[in-house]
Amino acid sequence: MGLTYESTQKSSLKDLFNVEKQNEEDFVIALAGNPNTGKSTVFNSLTGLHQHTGNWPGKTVTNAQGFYNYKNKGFVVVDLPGTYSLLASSAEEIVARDFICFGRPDAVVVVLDATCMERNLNLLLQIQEITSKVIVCLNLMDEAKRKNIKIDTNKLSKYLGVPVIPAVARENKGIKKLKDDILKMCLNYIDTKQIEIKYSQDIEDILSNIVPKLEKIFKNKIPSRWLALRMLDGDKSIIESISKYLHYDLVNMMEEKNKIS
Ligand SMILES: Nc1nc2c(ncn2[C@@H]2O[C@H](COP(=O)(O)OP(=O)(O)O)[C@@H](O)[C@H]2O)c(=O)[nH]1
Ligand SMILES: [Mg+2]
Repeated sequence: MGLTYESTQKSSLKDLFNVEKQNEEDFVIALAGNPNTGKSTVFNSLTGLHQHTGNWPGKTVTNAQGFYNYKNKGFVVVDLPGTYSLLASSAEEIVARDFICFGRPDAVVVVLDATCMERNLNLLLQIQEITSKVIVCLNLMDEAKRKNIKIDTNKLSKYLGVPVIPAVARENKGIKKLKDDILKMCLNYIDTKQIEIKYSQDIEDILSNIVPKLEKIFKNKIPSRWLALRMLDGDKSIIESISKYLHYDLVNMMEEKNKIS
């Protein structure tokens, strides 16, 4: 068995994700979003010239990471591949999902295109099913204004349970507020809520059977309800990732549990 993530987060991040902290106490920020939402523009705005690109380990998917200091804290920013979903049907989606799930970022900034919220909210809700450490960067607000689209960001923030920061990344607008909220989230000063989407009764019945079993196995290493939903989806890639990152043979373990109960 390899080094555990808990004991040496710095070397695990490097080995498993090719993500490099400069100091052990640096915070890790993931940037997620649909393609063309201005994610790389936000990334550039946050990190300036302090960036480098490589590949995700074992994949031909580009891994861009950058660094910035803010109020005496260091932040490593990981620009995840642009995806419409995290349902893991492509290498990009697996990379994005695995980093959010197993890379344990201190905050996930989800960049949304303010001109097509409906399409963008899909990914946001999927991320919120995994983690509550989410900040929404509502980008392209200039385009939204031009198209006469009005968004009540306070109401949206209340509804989603996470901060929503309007931005025009191309003009650096909203970036300071984003840095402030990232810092606050990393220091646990922001109370956010995890989204729990209610499914139909037959699915909820199965979940109420599986979720407690998963909770016993994984404790807080992975959100049990979300994992149970992926298992119901027949998503084999999450089973592989659990073996790779957490060293559990989930299929065998569930079979053993079923024998006992
Ligand atoms: N009008 C406007 N354009 C933007 C803004 N942010 C980014 N862009 C432009 O949108 C395009 C896509 O941006 P990019 O950062 O590459 O998107 P990504 O695919 O999400 O990484 C580029 O032409 C950017 O210059 C913004 O706030 N307003
Ligand atoms: Mg990009």
